[in-house]
Amino acid sequence: MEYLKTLIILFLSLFLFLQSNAQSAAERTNYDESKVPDFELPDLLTTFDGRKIKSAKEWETLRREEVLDFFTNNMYGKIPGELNIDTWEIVEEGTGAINGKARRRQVEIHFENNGKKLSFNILLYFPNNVEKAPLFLGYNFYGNHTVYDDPNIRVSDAWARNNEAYSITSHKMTEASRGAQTANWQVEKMIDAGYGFATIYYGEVDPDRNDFDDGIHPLLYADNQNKPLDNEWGAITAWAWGLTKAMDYLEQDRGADASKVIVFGHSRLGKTALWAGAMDERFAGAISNNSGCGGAALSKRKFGETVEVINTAFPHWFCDNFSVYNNNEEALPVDQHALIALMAPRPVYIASAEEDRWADPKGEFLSAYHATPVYELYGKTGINSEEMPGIHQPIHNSVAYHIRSGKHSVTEYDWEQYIKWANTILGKRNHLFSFNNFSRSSFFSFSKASIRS
Ligand code: GTR
Repeated sequence: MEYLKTLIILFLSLFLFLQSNAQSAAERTNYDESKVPDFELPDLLTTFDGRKIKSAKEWETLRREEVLDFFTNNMYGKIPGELNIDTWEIVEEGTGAINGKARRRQVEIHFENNGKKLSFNILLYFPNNVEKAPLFLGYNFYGNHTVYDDPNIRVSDAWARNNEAYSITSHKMTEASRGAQTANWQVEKMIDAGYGFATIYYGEVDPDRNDFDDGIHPLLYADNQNKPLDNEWGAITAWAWGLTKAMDYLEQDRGADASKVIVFGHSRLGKTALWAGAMDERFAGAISNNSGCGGAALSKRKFGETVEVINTAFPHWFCDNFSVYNNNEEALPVDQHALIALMAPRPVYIASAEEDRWADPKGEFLSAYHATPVYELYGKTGINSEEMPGIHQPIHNSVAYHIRSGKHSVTEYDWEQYIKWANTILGKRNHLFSFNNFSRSSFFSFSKASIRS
């Protein structure tokens, strides 16, 4: 009896200790610039074993791979195998979308392995006046039907986190939230500027919860495996994988110019966009909107959200190996500037919001600044000054940055900047008005049935 009592007391104390520790990590959040620790940022142009990188070629042959490898095995986790699209089918399409300016297409992409199946839906809009459109590809948080008020967009029946603002109860998305994120997506502005738009509900690829029995993970388990190994994919890599599969599809869609796909993401999906861009060099550019810790922000500053806090609150986002750096950011042999540099020489845009201190705007800016030396190896212009630009003073180079007023969100201002920047990096809208021998019938003749790939 005494023994049992002691055991219970021990167990309770351990529980309380862990509780208070977790709380104090979040409570210890530093928002004071003067309390940012001194830290040394790993030099992007020196290999882990001390060799100096002097050219783009040396970056590619000696350095890029080891940096990518570090992020793969110690932070986001690796994709444990190859899985190609099994079939895809166009499940709906129409013209006259977006006030008559665009064509809409909804495509279901199917995967099958290990006797298990997964499907996700891509919603696409293509501007009528462009034959092969460059496009923005990005995940949405609450279903494809939220991005624009279009009654034809299918409502996903995948699991969603309950959210009153989107009328999601019992983890089901409904009609009530159709068009609810129109302001965050600005699809009409994209179409007006000659861009296509592709979006996927991220929960169809992997539900955002600490559970590895669902989503894409089980399709690539080895026999008797039921969770990823310590260096295998967390949810961010799973989502990034989905973007690379969307790219596989886009390469086959005649409406898309697959050489001009800019991958976009906000917040956790901004982390995902950067990681997808790093892993898959087919993406022509990447945009990280307010991506914060584990995205664009430097971890070693420990400002706002920290590695320990993010790994505690979202244990499924990163691979298990990443917890080695909980409250131990000093030990990281890379920081997030290295993630941004993995995009080089392809253009990358980092954006912050003034009130989004949790995401550490300054840390996001400094990452962009410190990624610049790698861009310079390619003769590209990055961020030239360590001084942060003022609010609403965007820098639109191969490495781009802006900070706007307001909160953690994606706004019309953000999209106006992304479109302007895309116009410069993708060649000054020269894709526009190249529309001549394209006809409705060629659009429909393409969209027959599913293919096997
Ligand atoms: C927060 C998280 C951030 C950010 C954000 C989001 O709760 O701490 O890292 O990703 O969620 O995705 O909205």
